[in-house]
Amino acid sequence: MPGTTTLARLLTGMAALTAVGTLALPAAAAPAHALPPGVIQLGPSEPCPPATLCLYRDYGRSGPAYGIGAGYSVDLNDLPMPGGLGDSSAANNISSWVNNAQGLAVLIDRKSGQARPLFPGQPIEEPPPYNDTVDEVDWA
Ligand SMILES: [Ca+2]
Repeated sequence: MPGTTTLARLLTGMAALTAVGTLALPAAAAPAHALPPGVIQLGPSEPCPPATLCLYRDYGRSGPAYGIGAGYSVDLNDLPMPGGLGDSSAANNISSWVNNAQGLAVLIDRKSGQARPLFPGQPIEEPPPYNDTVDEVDWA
């Protein structure tokens, strides 16, 4: 049956392609400290780019910093940030924010359950009760 032979050849070819794809995978492995989608690392005290929500470890938009693209929900535990008074990540470490995105960002403290809005164009220097408390960024 010629039809069956052709199908068998096709399947054999597909199997070979799959095997090649599998072998290629280790070379494409992700870097050890891959950031979550939508996140960029900023240089210390780097100004906040457009269309981005920026978070800084220290007051006055200084110290280690990250930018989050509008609409990306991010767990700050996934952003390494050494040298702070809080955790070794951006969670419970952020003192200064700038929302240069068009969207309404929400700053969430999981421990207290508190969620505060950060309006488009709005900067914040955290008042003492809220300093180093945010764990998560979401968007309204
Ligand atoms: Ca801080």
